[in-house]
Amino acid sequence: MNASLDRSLGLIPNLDQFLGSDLPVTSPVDGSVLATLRIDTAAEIDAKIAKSQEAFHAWREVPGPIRGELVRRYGEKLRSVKEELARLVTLECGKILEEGRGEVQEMIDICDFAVGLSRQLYGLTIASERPNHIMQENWLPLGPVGIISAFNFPVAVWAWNSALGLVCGDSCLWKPSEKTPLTALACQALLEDVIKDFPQAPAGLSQVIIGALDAGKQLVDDPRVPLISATGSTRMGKDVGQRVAARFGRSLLELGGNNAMIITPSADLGIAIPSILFGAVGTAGQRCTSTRRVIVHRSLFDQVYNTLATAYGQIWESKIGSPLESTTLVGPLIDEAAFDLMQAAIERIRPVAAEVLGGERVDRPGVYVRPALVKLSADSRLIDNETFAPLTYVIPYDTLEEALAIHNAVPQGLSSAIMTTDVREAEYFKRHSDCGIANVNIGTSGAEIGGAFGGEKETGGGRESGSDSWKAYMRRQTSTTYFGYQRPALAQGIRFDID
Ligand code: UN1
Repeated sequence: MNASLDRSLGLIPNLDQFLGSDLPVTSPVDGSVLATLRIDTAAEIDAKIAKSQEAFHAWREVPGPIRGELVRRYGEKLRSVKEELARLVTLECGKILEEGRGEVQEMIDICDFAVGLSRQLYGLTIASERPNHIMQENWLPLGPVGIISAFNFPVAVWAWNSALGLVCGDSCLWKPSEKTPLTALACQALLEDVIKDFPQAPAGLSQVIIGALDAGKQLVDDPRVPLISATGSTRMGKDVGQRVAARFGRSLLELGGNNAMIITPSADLGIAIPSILFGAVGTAGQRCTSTRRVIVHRSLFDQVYNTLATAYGQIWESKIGSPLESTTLVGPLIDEAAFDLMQAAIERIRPVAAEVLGGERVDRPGVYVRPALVKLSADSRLIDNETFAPLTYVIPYDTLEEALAIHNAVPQGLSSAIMTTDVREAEYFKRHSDCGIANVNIGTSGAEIGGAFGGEKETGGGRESGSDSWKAYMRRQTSTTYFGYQRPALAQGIRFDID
């Protein structure tokens, strides 16, 4: 690991200036300490916010397409270091290298998307009821954007926010998960390298805040930060949403999922089974889009369950291991706490489960676990919590209406999928799934950046990444202009004459 560690930490040439004794960063690959960092003091965070505001005032004056050029160069930079950054992602958060590469690719993709967007920040022209008037909608830069990101997508989700924020004319303040600060410092160093040859970019345009809960709260509570975009647990999001609302700020929340896939009698199992496996055990079940529930028509239930059980057996046999090995499909959990939560969820469901497969600890340094599969004979409210681990429940259903009722019964509403070759079932599903994402013959995880990403209910309602998500990073202004010569008419036909 040492040679690859050197290569990856080489992405942070100024690492020394962040070292200290506050925050040990351990690699889930083998539990070793990668570095120990100093955390920002409250005064330092305050100064960063002030600097961010100053940077915003300069950056908003730079034309959108020029802002896009900075993001274009950043995307190029990422292309040139893709392998090293992917490796650092793997070392720090434990996802397999192939998925680390995918994550960096997701950053590159959103940069490309944002570059195009920098010339398409369109408003509207609206018909006025009054003669010689024109109404317009203008989209203007918003201010410093506070980005709070989770360990499981330590770089891509930041890139969704900052690539859009930067082209929209905002400055960015990033509070990464305290479990993955090194990838953040690497992304920051790469951006600074691009910025040094970009005179229009002000100092402090993008900054990283190293810290834990207190640092996040300080950012969230500061009225100089008009938008807080937070990714993480529902518990965290509830606190963030309420705090931001208390100061009339705007929050963009992307919180927990409890994603399900429905397997109908017409499903092509050659498509369904690999999709379940990637969704359930990929990223060791640590995506917000991971497949937590598989709702299977009773006619196929045994076949699907048994096929999955066999595949899980193969995974336990030879596919769990170091995420740096190319044959590994399931790497480690992030930490011991994740393992404990998985065990607690298994013990909670065990009394009502028809069968529980897997869930045992794998004997090697780090927190490695056998993905678990739970056979249920009926839906249960015991599975309402999101367990951020490879733990998947298989539940039978009889009618599609019942399947959707089971599907929608959980408090979260992020991602959903149906496996069907019947267009009527597919359309029924799309209309009745209560999630922000509803896929047909595609798994619940692994969305492309082009669509808006996020979900309903306890998932928080935010939309990031593609489509018109950029609007969250700007403020909307309605402007009415009168271009006539007479005294202008009042709206609603009101007369207000003094002579
Ligand atoms: C997350 O887990 O927070 O759709 C984001 C996906 C990825 C993003 C996941 N593109 O699975």
